[in-house]
Amino acid sequence: MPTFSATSTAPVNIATLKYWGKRDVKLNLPTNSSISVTLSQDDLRATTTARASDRYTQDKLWLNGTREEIEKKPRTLTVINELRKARAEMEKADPSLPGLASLKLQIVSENNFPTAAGLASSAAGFAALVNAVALLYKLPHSPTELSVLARQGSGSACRSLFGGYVAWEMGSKDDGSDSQAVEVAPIGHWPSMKAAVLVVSAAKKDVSSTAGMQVTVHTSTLFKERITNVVPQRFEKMKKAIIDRDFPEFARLTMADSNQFHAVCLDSEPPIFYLNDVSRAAIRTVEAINAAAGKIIAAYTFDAGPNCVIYYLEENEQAVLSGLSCLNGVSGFPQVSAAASGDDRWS
Ligand code: 2P0
Repeated sequence: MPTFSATSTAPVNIATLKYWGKRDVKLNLPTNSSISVTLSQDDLRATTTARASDRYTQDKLWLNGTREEIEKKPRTLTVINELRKARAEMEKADPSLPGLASLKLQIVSENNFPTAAGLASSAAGFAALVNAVALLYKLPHSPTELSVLARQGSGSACRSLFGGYVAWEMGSKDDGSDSQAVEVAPIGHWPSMKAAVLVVSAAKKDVSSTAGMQVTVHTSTLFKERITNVVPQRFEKMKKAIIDRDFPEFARLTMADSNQFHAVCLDSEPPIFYLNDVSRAAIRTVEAINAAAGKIIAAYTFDAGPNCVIYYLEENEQAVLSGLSCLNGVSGFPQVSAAASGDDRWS
């Protein structure tokens, strides 16, 4: 039998309405719905090749050139098992198909950006893995159906199955079958949206998202208010701001949600700190840029790390980037990713 091979890439997505908290740890079911913008895959992306061969004696995985033990990665195992199960069902329905489901896999994945530094590396990584194996297996699944599989690898990965503006609907079923990503708007809907990524630190974060969010779920009183009374309304308002291409509203909601996410981290016991002095200087700089413009032309957001992503519209690029150039302590600046260029899907 020949070696079967498929390669796929998936870009990073940066949440504008943050996922923080699980109601089911094993299935990666979130406590709230979230929204993100998928960055251009020209900039921050994972590329994964999956091969199947009868010469392979075990499943093997390499991440950024290092061999990882799949058997010690339960979420990776779950995702591979689910994809294999889907292929086995296809082969059962059509016995003329080559028997790929029974072959061992070799998977090689590379990120072109720092891993685990709050730049959504697991999101791009699991999305690329799911895309590559689904391509190898020729699965007929839609991006939303694949997002349910990617979610089980890493929650935020489900949103990287789409380009453009994406919602992860938390769902209500216990089996997680309705906890999935859907498109809010394609890339071309708001093509002037851009994102500048300020790399404040490429170091691995102290507290992983997976661990940190459950500390928050179990200890923060502010968190209960957030998931009950804040996020549900914000979810609807943000979708509307995207559909209406209302940048000031989109920006206000994005900054408010980043601030509340970091506030619930601080409200956790023990407290979780992801922002540092340079991050806070970036916030002040964006406030100053908006004050100088007399309107909101830039929005900051921070994930589980000190690195800053700033959303702005192309027509304001000069004002935003020249304002940011005053900022010290940022390496790799400015890494500008068009949030809205290229295709909606990738291979
Ligand atoms: C987000 N983050 O919505 C939020 C904002 C970090 C802060 O999704 O445990 O790596 O693998 O499901 O997806 C990071 O969480 O966590 C994350 P797991 P994940 O982008």
